[in-house]
Amino acid sequence: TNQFTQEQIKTLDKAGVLHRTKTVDKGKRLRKKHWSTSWTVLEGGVLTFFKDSKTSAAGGLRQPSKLSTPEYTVELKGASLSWAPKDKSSKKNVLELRSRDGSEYLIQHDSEAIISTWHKAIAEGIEELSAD
Ligand code: I3S
Repeated sequence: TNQFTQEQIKTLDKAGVLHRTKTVDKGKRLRKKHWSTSWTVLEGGVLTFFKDSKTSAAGGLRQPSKLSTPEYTVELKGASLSWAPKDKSSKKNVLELRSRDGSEYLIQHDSEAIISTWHKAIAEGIEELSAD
């Protein structure tokens, strides 16, 4: 079958520091962008943005909840990802993630190599979760 096990999904795990901002909350466009630099973890089909970027890479991947408070968690099932159009931000290397519940996030890193690995990991996560 095409069913992915939890172990297979876990191979997509990724964590690092990204710049992000939420632009739409469940269909409602937010008036102002607030970019934050935050520790970000992709695990088990969920992308979690933590409140700050201080959590260490060593502990953060496995036990993030013990070390920092999640600010946003985005279920990748039913989400979509694209490169943000230029009118969404003047920054370079910006991804736009839309969740199934109608929220939108911009995700950015100055390094094209780094943002590309996030693009690939998130896109693969979305693809695998929608295969069921
Ligand atoms: O869509 P906007 O209004 O151009 O987004 C910018 C604002 O969020 C701005 O905050 P202030 O209005 O407090 O200056 C941010 O500093 C900018 O980074 C936002 O624009 P970019 O193009 O960087 O997403």
